[in-house]
Amino acid sequence: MSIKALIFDVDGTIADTEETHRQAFNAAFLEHGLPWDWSRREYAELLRTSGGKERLETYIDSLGLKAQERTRLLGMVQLIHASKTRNYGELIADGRAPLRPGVARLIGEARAAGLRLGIASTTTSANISALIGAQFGADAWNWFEAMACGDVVANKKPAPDIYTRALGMLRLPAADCVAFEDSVNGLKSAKAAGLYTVVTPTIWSEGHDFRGADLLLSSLGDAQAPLQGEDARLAGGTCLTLARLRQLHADAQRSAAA
Ligand code: XBP
Ligand code: MG
Repeated sequence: MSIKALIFDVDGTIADTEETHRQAFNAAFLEHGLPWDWSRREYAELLRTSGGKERLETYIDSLGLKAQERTRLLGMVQLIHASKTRNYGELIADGRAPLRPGVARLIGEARAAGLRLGIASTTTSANISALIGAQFGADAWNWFEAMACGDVVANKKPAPDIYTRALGMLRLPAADCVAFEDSVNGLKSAKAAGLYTVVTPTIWSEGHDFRGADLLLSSLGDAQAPLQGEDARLAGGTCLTLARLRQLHADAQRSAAA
């Protein structure tokens, strides 16, 4: 089965957005008079919970509050998260989260080769629209046939639901698709849905257990950020091309069938 679609995670994969998410959360806390200010170290730990609302709930539960205060704050999560999402959209619009190396190149190769594109993300469609608009331009939204994101599934990553949803929207079997991820939750989700998965970690997911990744690279590589060393050996050069990805995917399919 040759590759028919590429399915991209968003945060951390298409662009390194989590610092912007962190700033958007902290601005929302100020707006709502909450004495919280998530440091980078704290946020990296909180990122082990997928989903901003779920992350807020996990954080509130970690504070050891009296039942009444805990209930009050849990009742504010939707409101806080709506403020955070608005803040994120405003922050991301200024282009502060550039595309990661090789993302635009590989998407361009895939489009030129007639491959289909999908997104499987925990974040909201508003956040994805803001990022794609800022980095690709507004019409790029239409490049992605399957936009599986946010609360369309009850079980977020590491559950497979969001990838299963994207496959259903594309009407393709997992064997015909490749997933791109940055985190252990995303890897687990894509593998549980049966996809060949390329992982390109960020500083936020360094140290995660990426065993099970079909290909682990520092990035997809491009002329400005060429792959080196072991990355270049695995990618077959200074960047992961569609031709090389097709070869690796086919090899993996043959091994799985043997
Ligand atoms: C990463 C996430 C999201 C973002 C914050 O999503 O887990 O929760 O951190 O966005 P991805 P929200 O699957 O794209 O890596 O606050 O909208 O959830
Ligand atoms: Mg991610």
